[in-house]
Amino acid sequence: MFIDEVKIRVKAGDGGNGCMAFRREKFVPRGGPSGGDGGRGGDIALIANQHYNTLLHFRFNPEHKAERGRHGEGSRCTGRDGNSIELPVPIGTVVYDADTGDLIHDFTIHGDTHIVAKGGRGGRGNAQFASSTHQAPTEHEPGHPGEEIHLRLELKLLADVGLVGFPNAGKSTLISRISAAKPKIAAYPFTTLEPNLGVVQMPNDTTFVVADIPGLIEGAHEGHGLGIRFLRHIERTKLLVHMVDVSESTGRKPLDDFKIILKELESFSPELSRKSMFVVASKIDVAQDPARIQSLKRMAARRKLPFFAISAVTGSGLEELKFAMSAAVQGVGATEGRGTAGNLAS
Ligand SMILES: Nc1nc2c(ncn2[C@@H]2O[C@H](COP(=O)(O)OP(=O)(O)OP(=O)(O)O)[C@@H](O)[C@H]2O)c(=O)[nH]1
Ligand SMILES: [Mg+2]
Repeated sequence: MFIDEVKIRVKAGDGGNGCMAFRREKFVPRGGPSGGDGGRGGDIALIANQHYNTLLHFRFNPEHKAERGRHGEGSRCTGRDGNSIELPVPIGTVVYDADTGDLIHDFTIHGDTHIVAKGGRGGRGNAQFASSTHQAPTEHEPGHPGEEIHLRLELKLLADVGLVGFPNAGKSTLISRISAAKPKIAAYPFTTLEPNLGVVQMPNDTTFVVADIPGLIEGAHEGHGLGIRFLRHIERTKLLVHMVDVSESTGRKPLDDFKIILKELESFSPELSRKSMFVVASKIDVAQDPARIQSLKRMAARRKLPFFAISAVTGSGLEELKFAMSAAVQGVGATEGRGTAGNLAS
């Protein structure tokens, strides 16, 4: 589980001022008070929207102000109300008062709306103050200020895609190429010590979240290497992308790497090995022996797992992989070749 967090400041619209005026008309002596009330200021509401996955849209937009109410006018004209604003948040967003830490609202269903700052009431115009004993009132009120509040929005991000593989397989490099995430990348194993999250933005404005977790090695489920404790971060993903370094520099066979990781996933939880899985041959730019790629590709075909060959350095194959990930996350696209890792056990 990863937490995305933003702080925003919202200010509802102030109410419009009440007006002081008297009716003045030919042949109507002492026309009486006619100042209208001010309009209400606009509210600011948050609304849960299933098309948003992240709080990214607030990052560059942390201040929101609703329109104020118009002032009242003569002839008992009430000022127009200010327009309210609805800010979309992803389902799962929890809203706190940033200053007191109090929970304000927890958005769990699409369309759920909560007003976080109420617009100010309009001030009353002098027409409202008239009574039988007070026929020419000059009292009129200013508008009430709109509420202003500092909010902390918190979203527990669930990764849609989990990257798994040996240390040094190029997982962090991949996430840095397809998302804005800037993980540490280095030519030694166990560069990644904590999971990284990247939000991938597709040209059609959909997004999905990829988790890069520390590399696994044989015996990880017994605590070797960094162990498997990070696997819970990808337990709820829809898709696993299994990266296998096919360059000679590993000194291992790609197929062996693949099977070792699979065994570790299975030892962690059988559900994990039943997830949809892509097989990705990584670092093809430096793979001298095509047979290493072919063996992996044949194995993927046998198990009906979609296969991709990429180089995060040259960019080769990245677009195709990105689109396939997006389609798998949205649950559309090719139905054939939708194997799961568990097929391998059979
Ligand atoms: N030539 C080449 N090198 C790559 C490619 N992808 C990654 N590398 C290099 O491989 C090394 C390891 O990359 P990382 O992305 O840190 O690997 P990782 O899988 O995140 O490793 P851990 O965090 O240790 O599990 C770095 O030196 C990268 O520059 C590639 O497509 N081609
Ligand atoms: Mg890494």
